[in-house]
Amino acid sequence: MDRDTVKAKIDKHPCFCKDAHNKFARIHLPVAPACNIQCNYCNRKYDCSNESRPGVTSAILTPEHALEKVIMVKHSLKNLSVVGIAGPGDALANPEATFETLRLLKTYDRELIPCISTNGLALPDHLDEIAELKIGHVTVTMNAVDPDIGQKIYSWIHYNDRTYHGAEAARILMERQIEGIKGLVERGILVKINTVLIPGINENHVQEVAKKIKELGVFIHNIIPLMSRPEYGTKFSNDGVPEPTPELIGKVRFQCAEVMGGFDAVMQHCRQCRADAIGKLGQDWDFNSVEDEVREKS
Ligand code: CLF
Ligand code: SF4
Repeated sequence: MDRDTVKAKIDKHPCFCKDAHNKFARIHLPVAPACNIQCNYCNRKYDCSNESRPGVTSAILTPEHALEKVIMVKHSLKNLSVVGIAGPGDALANPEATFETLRLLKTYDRELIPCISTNGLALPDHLDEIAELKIGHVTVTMNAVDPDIGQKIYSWIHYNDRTYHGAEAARILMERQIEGIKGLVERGILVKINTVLIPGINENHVQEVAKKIKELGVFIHNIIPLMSRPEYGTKFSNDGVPEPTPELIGKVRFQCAEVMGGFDAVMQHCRQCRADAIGKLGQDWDFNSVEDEVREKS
């Protein structure tokens, strides 16, 4: 993809383009409650920490209600440019709801940029549908490229009507992620990889993930610090796995920038959004205020 094509694809996307993040807003539609894997940093009672801050629940929307929400928000938020599906489970573990929502969105507005985030397990099964719906930005959370490390991060995966554990689960997930990422890149879709930085587990391995994704043609790498507080009730927080220090985060981002070809290819402005976030990154916008406004006018 040449530079002008890439620029045109990212210049209104607040996550894929640093310069866009304080100009444009995104809305996340929480239409995807189920998940097909169990990450040890996630507590299913809460939002997906894939792209969300754990500890805050979201109401699940139907595709129709999700579209209504976009229409209401668009009236007040003129700089809205991206509509993302990032949970609270996994976008592609709920393919009917995810794709129906994005199909409805297309009937309403062809300018809004659709975006999805996934753990990648189901990705190879949906590549053509993603391309047909012109979803040009996909995020895959990939925490390891070695099943021995992956098995410390995932408790289980559910795949082809079977539940897998241990290194076998991590290997299947990794292989599906790689197959899915290749398929996206072949279809001209920009791929972002999120890697959760987990002290003592993958802190010396994230650069290996960067090497693999660079080879696959991934656009940008986003290193997300593990969120691990006792109140989250995740396996890692229960086991006392600490959050990374700023020094460790900086060191790992530097290592990844060396591999990825510079700091432009390593995201620095991620805000670990909730699955129902609205607004510019880091300036979350209160949807209730719009509902109140509408109620007052009616
Ligand atoms: Fe949402 Fe994710 Fe799309 Fe952005 S978030 S689905 S790529 S529109 Fe952005 Fe939020 Fe970080 Fe995600 S700041 S958590 S990277
Ligand atoms: Fe939780 Fe997301 Fe991992 Fe699923 S993919 S277990 S919802 S963090």
